[in-house]
Amino acid sequence: MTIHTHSLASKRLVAKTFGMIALTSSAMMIAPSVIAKEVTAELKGVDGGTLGEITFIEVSTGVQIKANLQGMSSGAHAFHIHETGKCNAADGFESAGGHLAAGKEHGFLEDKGPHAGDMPNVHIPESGELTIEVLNTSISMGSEGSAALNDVDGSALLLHADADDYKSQPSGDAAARIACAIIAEPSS
Ligand SMILES: [Cu+2]
Ligand SMILES: [Zn+2]
Repeated sequence: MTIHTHSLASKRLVAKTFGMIALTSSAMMIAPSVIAKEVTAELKGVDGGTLGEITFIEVSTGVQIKANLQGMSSGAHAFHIHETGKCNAADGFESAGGHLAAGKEHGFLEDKGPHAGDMPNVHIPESGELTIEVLNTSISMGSEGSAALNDVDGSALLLHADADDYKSQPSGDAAARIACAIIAEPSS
């Protein structure tokens, strides 16, 4: 009797889920999809293991980023938003593209900078764990404009093996890409 009830309930759940998918896809044909104002993304290393969780929240002045990092190598690491929402470990996260530039040059020390996706280095202690909050006032969770995280090619957050020197072009001489989190997948 209990099993029968469960089975009925799960059938209803499946039907409801399919209904929601159908509704979403028909809605997308007539209007842009709804953009999430808060996203939590898993941060992954090149070996596929998790290196923490990063939450992006739209606020009135930009995007608040809360990062819970773990299992990281100690030291200073560049911390950027890149222009494409792909984290392909096989290509060393190169598929994430360059920095979200919004028409600027790289770095806080560059007269024509910084890129919208440039942020201060993250200094990981010996424990490999760190929780930080960053406010990036140059970006938005929107889908329109050059600094929008949910534009057609999406966006990703990356950490590098070395620190960003805040001036070398095009990406601060920060060496290999060691961790990647997809903020928004490409929409096409
Ligand atoms: Cu980067
Ligand atoms: Zn940059």
